[in-house]
Amino acid sequence: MKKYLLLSTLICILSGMTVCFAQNPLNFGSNIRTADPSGHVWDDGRMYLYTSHDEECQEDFWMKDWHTFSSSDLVNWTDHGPGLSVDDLTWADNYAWAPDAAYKNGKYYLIFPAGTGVKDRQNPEKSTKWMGIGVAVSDSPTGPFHDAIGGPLWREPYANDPALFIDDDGKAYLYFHGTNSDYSVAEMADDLLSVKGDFYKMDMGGYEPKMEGPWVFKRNAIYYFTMPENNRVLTYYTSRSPKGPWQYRGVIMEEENGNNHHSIVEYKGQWILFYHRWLNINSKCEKTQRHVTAEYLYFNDDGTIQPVKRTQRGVEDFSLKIREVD
Ligand code: FUB
Repeated sequence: MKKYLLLSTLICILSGMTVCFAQNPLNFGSNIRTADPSGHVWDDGRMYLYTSHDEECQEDFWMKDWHTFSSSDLVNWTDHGPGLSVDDLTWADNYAWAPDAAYKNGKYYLIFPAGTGVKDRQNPEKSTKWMGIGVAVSDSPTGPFHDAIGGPLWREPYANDPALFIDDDGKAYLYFHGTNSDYSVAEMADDLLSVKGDFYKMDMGGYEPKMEGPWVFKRNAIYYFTMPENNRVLTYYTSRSPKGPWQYRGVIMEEENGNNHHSIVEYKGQWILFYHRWLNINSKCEKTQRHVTAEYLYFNDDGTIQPVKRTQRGVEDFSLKIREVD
């Protein structure tokens, strides 16, 4: 990593470029370890990232709170601190995993997975780990968020990695990852505090690999369902409806060295892929740690997504790019 940084700085200086500092991972102003970025743009025009937060040298994804960051140029970020912690919950004490967020009816929502118990990797039958999805509400995009239900949305099936998509007609759809429940969707009640009806198992066109961390967005009347396939390779499907049927479209980003939770969002006319990488930065840990990063994402004329490569520069020239578009 250090070698890369030195090299890219040297290349920058020699080539006389004005923007010379690699922006991946994103600079959140501290040594904080973040993962699972969920990007949203609210009415104030800033980009908000809702992330999970790894403890230093964490062993088995024991995670305690969720952070919010915001920026108007994707280079200078403000850490608004933890908007919610498992200490604020009565029904979970761990596994503050990949969150999502929404704005509806004048309120900001944090949709979060959390749980309790322990996963026994040697003797899975002895595992007591359980996870569900909660909803917290705030008047501010940065929290503090307050548990709005006092429990999970449901107890069965086991569920995590929620992704909430609100369509142009105001209908909200919840996608998630869980045991025997992948590729399901649930329509949410208007206040986002409960699920309307049953889960609907979507038609994925016959291809349903192992996955986690789904994400759904819409562009030019095409719905995109993106996910880390086998938890590592970012791939996607498209559809004309948020409930499918979906058509598999292939790889967005190849595997690196660990899970790769992501989100895709348009900001000031540019499409951005937020994701995390496992890197060794200022770390005394044996293993690499997770850091949130960003890349530009481009579409072909037919709506398919061009493959994205991980870069050091990321979106460092975002301000220049949007000026060119203006
Ligand atoms: O951060 C904990 C878990 O790791 C997330 O929920 C998954 O998507 C994976 O990134």
